[in-house]
Amino acid sequence: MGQEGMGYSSGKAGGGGGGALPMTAARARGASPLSTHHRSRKISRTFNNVEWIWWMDSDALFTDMAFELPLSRYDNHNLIIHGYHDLLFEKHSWIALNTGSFLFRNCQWSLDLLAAWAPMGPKGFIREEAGKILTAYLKGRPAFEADDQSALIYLLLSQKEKWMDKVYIENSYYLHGFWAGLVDKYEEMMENHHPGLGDERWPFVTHFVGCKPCGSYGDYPVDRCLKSMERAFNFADNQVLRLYGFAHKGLESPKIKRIRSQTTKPINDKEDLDVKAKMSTTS
Ligand SMILES: [Mn+2]
Repeated sequence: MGQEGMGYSSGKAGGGGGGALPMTAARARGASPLSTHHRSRKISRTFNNVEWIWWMDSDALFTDMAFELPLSRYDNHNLIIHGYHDLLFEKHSWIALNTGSFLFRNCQWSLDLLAAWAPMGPKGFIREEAGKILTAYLKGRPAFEADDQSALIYLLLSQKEKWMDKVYIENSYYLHGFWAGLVDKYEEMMENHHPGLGDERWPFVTHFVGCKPCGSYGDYPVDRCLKSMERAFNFADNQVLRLYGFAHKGLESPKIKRIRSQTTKPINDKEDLDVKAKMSTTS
């Protein structure tokens, strides 16, 4: 399975620090979390009144517009990441955690973690050699240069006592949801469930791991990736369009249709709408 930015972009990708959307600027370059290590430091200083910083890969989409993060659950933790304890500590699997979408608290602990996470990053000899160590150490990992996900898993396994008490491994909802098992079930979800659930019934995030439609490599055919991305986008878009009385004609269509009659009091109607209500699949 390929990962976003198999490797770290050179952290020299340029300024933009202090902008209103620093994470977006990083994403636009297809960066990995670690390439933004220095930027994260800057973000942390610039936004010192912000409690959480959220990394979101450019190949991940929010697909549940009504889901609310259970932040109070994380009062005693600083890194919130999707994954599985047994895959991590028993299997040492390289997919035990997913670094495509994670939250870290804006505090010194997180800066220390990023600093400890970064050393395998430099492109060339270090990243190549680090990749060999990661492949030897982690179950299921193909041979390739060091990537941020493997590096984090390795760090948490090798320095468990130092970090794990502040790491929350979340899997009660899809902070990261692997697309291949989700995109073909959207109609079924609309039939049986409703937004706001965030889990396999209505995934919070659909993440296109292994799709590299703009690059020279990828684990899946480009057509399948693009079609699936369009389905994910429209599935999410329907939840927004509904507020305005519209819906896509189908999940694979950019065309939209009206689903409510025109009204002379749209604002009142909007306030009456429940974002967690079931979506109609027939209208
Ligand atoms: Mn990704």
